[in-house]
Amino acid sequence: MTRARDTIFALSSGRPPCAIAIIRLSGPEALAAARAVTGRDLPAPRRAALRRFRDPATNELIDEGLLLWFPAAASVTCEPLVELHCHGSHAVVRDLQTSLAALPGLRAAAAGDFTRRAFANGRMDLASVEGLGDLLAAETALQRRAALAMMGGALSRRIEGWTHDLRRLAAQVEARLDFSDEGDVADSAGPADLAAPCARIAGEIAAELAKPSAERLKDGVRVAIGGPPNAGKSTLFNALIGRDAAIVSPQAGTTRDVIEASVAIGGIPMVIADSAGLRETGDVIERIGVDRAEALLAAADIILWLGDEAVRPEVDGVLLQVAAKADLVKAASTPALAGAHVVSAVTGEGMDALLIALQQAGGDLMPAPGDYALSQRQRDVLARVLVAVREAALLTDEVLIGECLRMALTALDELTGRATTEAVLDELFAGFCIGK
Ligand SMILES: Nc1nc2c(ncn2[C@@H]2O[C@H](COP(=O)(O)OP(=O)(O)OP(=O)(O)O)[C@@H](O)[C@H]2O)c(=O)[nH]1
Ligand SMILES: [Mg+2]
Repeated sequence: MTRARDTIFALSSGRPPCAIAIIRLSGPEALAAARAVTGRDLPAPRRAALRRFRDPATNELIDEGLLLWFPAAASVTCEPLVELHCHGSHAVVRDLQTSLAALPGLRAAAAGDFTRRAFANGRMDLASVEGLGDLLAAETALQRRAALAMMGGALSRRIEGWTHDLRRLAAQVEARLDFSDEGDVADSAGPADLAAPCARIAGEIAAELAKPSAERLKDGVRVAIGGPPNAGKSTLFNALIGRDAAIVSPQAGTTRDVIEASVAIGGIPMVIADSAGLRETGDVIERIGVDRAEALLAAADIILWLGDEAVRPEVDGVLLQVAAKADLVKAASTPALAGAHVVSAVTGEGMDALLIALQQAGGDLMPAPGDYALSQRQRDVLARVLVAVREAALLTDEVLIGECLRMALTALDELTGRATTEAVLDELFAGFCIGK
């Protein structure tokens, strides 16, 4: 990569004005640049020292602050890396960066440039890079924990394990093919002994794909409130989100549009949606609303069903049966509603228990403590690995088995970044901030 030849610099701390700003430099000229702006020798590596920062062209004092540097062997980019800790004013940060830009071999970093060098130089694999990206974007404690697991290499270690096993199987297939070429076929060990390990690996990958996705973790669990008109859906919706967002009226067919609100219930991010009550209707606009409600229920992770148990929609999501308007209807006395969450959004009866049930159902869709969540890209690639490994487990022709194993290994390399196209890398790193 020719871009790695030059020395990059960027503001790596928050946007000025702020108390302290950190400008990082990485590359072959980083140490020379640090000497140029301080006019002095560098302190010992990894030791902070107080220095005056000057414009090397004019010798004008810009600021004073701390200088810290890391030798290539101990830096995150695997290049000499310098940190200038200065005062976080617009003027200091701008003038220091202008002075650096004028030095030979230096240029302002693009988004993700530092991390890209860490990746290109083998300090981080792609799964860890993606974990780092998630950590920088994390807004909730759940997101932070999952990102740390990914960044710490939990997924990378799983991939290494599968890669190791599949390589061994591929080598066995190769060896046997070579052997049979010599016409001395000892068929004691046929593909049957490959099928079991392939099936085991396929099982592990399928379990991985069944885990909660990063999208759920980022965007929230999708909760849809469904039922017939006038069931009290909008009233429950307003109570759950804590404000009167949806219109409530005694008239059946009040809600037409889908109304969504993001809330955290027990620390779990959720997007709660209200929609039209399900019924046959001649009203054109209400019909559109019912279609939207049906689509919403079909896509939901959790459904709060306020209708009759007998007419529950056939959907993939978890369904929590709710007996609403408990203050009006003594639902508990109705045998059909035994086991339902008996609630009144008006009096608050049963709401705490419903929130706990929601929290539990939502928690099941979040990564377990210490576990990561796979992004769409990672799931797509892993799905290809699964197809290839399953195929290998079923085939009998060793040439074809070898081909499937190679395909699986290439796909695994896309996850670690050993074999990833520049376009994919460009897209991933562009999502980072400048200075990271
Ligand atoms: N007493 C009492 N009234 C309720 C309760 N929930 C809803 N209602 C009333 O029932 C009527 C219908 O409530 P909505 O929340 O608009 O019902 P909906 O299911 O959204 O109805 P559509 O939007 O028409 O499908 C309103 O008059 C509400 O005030 C409740 O828990 N107790
Ligand atoms: Mg409504």
